[in-house]
Amino acid sequence: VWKEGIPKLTTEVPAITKSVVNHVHTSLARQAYNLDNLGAYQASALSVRDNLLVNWNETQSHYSRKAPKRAYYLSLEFLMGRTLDNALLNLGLKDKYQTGIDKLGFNLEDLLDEERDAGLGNGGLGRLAACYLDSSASQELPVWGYGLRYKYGIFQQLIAPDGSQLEAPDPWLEHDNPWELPRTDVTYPIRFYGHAERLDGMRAIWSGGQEVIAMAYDTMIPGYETKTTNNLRLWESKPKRGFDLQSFNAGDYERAVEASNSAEAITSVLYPNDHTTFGKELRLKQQYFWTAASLADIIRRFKNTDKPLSEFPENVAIQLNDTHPTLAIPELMRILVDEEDVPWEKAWEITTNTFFFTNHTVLPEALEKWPVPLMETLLPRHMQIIYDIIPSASTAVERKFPGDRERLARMSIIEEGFPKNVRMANLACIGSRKVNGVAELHSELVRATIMKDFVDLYGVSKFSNVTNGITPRRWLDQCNPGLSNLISETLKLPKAEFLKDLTKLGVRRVLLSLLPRTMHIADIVMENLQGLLKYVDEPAFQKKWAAVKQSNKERLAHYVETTLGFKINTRAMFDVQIKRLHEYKRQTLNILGVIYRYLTLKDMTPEERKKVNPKVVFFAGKAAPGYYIAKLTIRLIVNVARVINQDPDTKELLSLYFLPDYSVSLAEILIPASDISQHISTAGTEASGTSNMKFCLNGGLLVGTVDGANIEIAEEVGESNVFFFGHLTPAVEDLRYQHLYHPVPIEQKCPPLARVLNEVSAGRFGDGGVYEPLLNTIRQTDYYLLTEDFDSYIQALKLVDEAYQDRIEWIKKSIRTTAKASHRFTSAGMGKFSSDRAIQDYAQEYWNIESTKVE
Ligand code: DL6
Repeated sequence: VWKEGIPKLTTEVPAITKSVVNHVHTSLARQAYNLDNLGAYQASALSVRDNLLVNWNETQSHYSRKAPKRAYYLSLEFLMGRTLDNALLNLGLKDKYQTGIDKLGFNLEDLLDEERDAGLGNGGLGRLAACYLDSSASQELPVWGYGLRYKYGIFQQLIAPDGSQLEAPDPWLEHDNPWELPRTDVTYPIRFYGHAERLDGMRAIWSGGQEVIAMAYDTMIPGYETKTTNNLRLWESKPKRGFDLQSFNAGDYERAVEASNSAEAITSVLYPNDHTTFGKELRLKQQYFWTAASLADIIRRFKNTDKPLSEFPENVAIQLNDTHPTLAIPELMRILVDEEDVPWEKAWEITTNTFFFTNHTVLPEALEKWPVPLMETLLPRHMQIIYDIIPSASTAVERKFPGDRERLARMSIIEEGFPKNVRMANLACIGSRKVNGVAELHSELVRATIMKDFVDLYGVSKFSNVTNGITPRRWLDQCNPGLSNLISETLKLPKAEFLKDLTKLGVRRVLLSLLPRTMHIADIVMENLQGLLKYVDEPAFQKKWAAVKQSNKERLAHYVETTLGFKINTRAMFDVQIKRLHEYKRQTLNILGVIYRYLTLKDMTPEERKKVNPKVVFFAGKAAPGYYIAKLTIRLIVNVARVINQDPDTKELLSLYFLPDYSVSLAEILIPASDISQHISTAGTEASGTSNMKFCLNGGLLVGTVDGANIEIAEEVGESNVFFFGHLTPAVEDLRYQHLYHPVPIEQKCPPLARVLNEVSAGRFGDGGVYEPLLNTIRQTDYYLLTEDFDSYIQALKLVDEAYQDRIEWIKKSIRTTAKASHRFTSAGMGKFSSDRAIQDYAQEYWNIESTKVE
């Protein structure tokens, strides 16, 4: 009887419409006559959710039965974007739902637009986590994500009349979230403050203080073309004791809700900053709350297997996504030593074999530190544990480098000072089995700079690289269905073939080299694996390729027209820079380059202008609310746009748009429409970047510095398809030194840039005085080396213009960029930048977990 009641997948149109109607009537308590798009979206989402749940339940019971080694991805950010489209594609049910929804009198595309983005992240780090979940499920790997369920995700960005950024809360849960399952049965008490009393040996009892409850919300993560549906568990904070009726009855309403407000505040907001630490108690509270709840949950699940705790690392791997979850290290020690009575040395062995740590930036301001007094107050037992970890760590240093006090101080978990600080990166490194960076150059820099002392101590093998990746499901098929259809038709390959293995778009030399070239079969294999390259020179294919790009540009133009009211010339070159606003990412270089282009156009005669290719420049991105200079850059962009877009001399040739409220969904419209995109960080500052990969997969070319993953992309696509410029990483320190100690006036060093700065100062784009603090960062220290790179940047843009003149050659470059077939014939092609490859690297080289098929 029980078995018969278990739901099955709803895969045929009549059953789909029935299930949607059923949800309209039961879950929403509405009927056809009063159903709007939002209601139809909600009912469709609930119907799709039912399907996901069938697979999710089977996956979870499969894991319980087989008890494979599992990996857990701890990330303070998961930038998931929208779910419905992705779920339909991964389930392979998009066409069926489209038909069903059509029969019900609605349009699927309209319903997709009703969904709010789940913006539980700031930028690359959070979106990477989302891609890794998709890839884990698609590769049938037993991986769960753990994060926080923020009531308000990344803020909504508005632009004020004067061009500045304003922030409003993002009420993404306003209409309920059909994708999450509240688990009132999965809760853990989490303690803060109180006191820690030492017992015998290394144990202690932590008591008193404040307790709050962590309650789980589960989100299903469907794999592509597989039953495997993994889980993202997000924690919400709740008061241990809810409403204080006694205080209320005594007339003290504020006190009655005080406890509940203070507990709920922990998961209220995502910190809107990805590169600097807020010295805020609430942020530290978030980090502990999340890591403690996640570890309690992981250990409970492990204990269900009846294996001894000594086997924990053989069954569990935990990835620390940057330093944010580092408190998991002392927390695991606390659980093992205090609660499970595991001897300290054994507990340390278990801990250091369980954790893996990824660093996502070498920028010093992002290396988290927490004041010792704050730690002692909020987490007294963890502070004791950290002090107990220090002696053995110091002994190891002392043994290898006797008497080297400076080295010891640099490597210590505690930074001396007033106050002392806990260095989370050092703790994460000491407590983890392996440490990785996110692109070759970045990992190299991690080894050579922030982790150098630790490399000397532990040896280089502990420090390696996993280049980031992106999921081709969302970043090709979902965002650019026209292109993925064209590829599928042309290669006569079902989409699933290349969406599961992107190397199929290019040449796979590995197989070719295994076969003797003289063999007939070799030719056949070559035929089949040549992918898109085979069609590069075919005019009919080039035309189709260009038509897809054109329709994506029109889709973007339509978006801009309907949201901002501007009409865009879709025959122009589309040049896009979309990312968080930060000085190191150098949006300022881009906008100054736009001004330079504008001034150059103004200097031209009408005859000369006729030869110029029109260009539309798009910016989108949010600045941290407290980041004054980044916000000034936005203001400058918006005000330059106002002038340029109005100028009758130039507006046909150059226009500029700042698209507010950048999100995953907006990226899905912008990326497929780009001809060229900008990834122009000062060399050595961008750890990897992932939008560069997304643009390439969609046939957009890159202008970039020799930084982050740009380098590896160029290795794959061939340097002739990337427009590189700027100084290289080894020169950067030296140039900064020169600027500081032997400054050369900007008029001498870079006259074109000096002219641009003067025009801004003189008020050509509104009150020049407003921008002085921004311009002074360039005139004075110029830490991000705009004066050094401006000339070569302009030169690179000139090469872009020249290349774009030859449209056929440009299309060929675009095709090659997607195919990623390199002239070196050794390429893994775009496959290298698939998050499937990246997650396999983690699974094999780090976590030691295996795929397991849910039958
Ligand atoms: O690894 C994901 C992403 C990289 O692609 C970016 O290059 C890098 O800037 C970003 N790093 C952070 C650092 N946050 N903290 N802390 O977001 O990671």
